[in-house]
Amino acid sequence: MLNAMSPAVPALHDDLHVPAELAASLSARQPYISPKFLYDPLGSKLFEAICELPEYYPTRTEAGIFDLYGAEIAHTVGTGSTLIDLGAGNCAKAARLFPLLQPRQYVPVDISAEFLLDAVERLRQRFRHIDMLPLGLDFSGSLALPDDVRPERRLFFYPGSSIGNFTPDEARDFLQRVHAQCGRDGGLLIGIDLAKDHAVLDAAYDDALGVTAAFNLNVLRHVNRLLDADFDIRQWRHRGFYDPAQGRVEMHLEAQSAQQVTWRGGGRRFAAGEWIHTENSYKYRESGAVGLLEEAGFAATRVWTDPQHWFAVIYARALSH
Ligand code: AVJ
Repeated sequence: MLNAMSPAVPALHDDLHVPAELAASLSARQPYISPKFLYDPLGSKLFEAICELPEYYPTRTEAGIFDLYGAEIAHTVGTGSTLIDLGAGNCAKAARLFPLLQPRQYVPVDISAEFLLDAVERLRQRFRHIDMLPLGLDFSGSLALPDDVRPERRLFFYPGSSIGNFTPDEARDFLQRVHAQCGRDGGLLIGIDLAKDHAVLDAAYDDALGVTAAFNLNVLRHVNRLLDADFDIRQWRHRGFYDPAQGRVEMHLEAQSAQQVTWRGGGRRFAAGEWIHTENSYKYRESGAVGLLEEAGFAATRVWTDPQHWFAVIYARALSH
């Protein structure tokens, strides 16, 4: 589902499709909510707070890799690109790379349109010479970009291991769609979280302060607004843990009591202890990540990691030469 819109004025969720999609997933025998609904304006702020937590290593570790290897990465990917930032959020990661990458055009894309526009407004003051084209759209289904996105030298930027929200099969399909948008001279700079000790992962997704719990529970507030639903947030509890067999972190919301929940056009009963699945966050081996990129049509990958080998930043070219 893509929210096509006039490029300068990003829209919010497509009201025609979102309720049906959400109601169907909540009515499923194993109920789930797509993780994209975690990002309403408060959800985006809570995710920013997660990135500050001592337990949440990915943001810090990825930033460390860019600090250490930024010049080398910039030399590899080149300057003057059309920098397309997928899931840009507050745009902080790309902004830190602007001095090194010197993009010709910056195209931040995020489902949280309001949050994105605020961030871009501030960024325009700081980098007046960079042409910025913010797009408030959901790129998880289709990746159709408007015509005013420059076709030359496209550098897709997909940091933070957001790719982990897809299953490996979905990730391959998604990367194929990115590849199709790269043209002959494009490429992808992606951050991918690596498999590691489960205690580190459990703490990262169930932090002591409860910020991740708030982030997860907030999805119910968002659903209440989108669907006119009546989830009582106090009746739900956050669960976040690593499942080594599946190679992924899972987030769920667990019902603390039996309850009836209603929404526009429907509703259901939840038993005490029943779970709503809200997110997967797949963790890869370095070889698996490179393999996935190659299966999607990318080649000539270069990999940078931190000393602990917790996170990988990978550059992949659209065409092999
Ligand atoms: C934004 C999808 C990369 O999976 O680590 C953080 C989201 N969920 N804490 C991740 C998230 C819980 C994050 N991504």
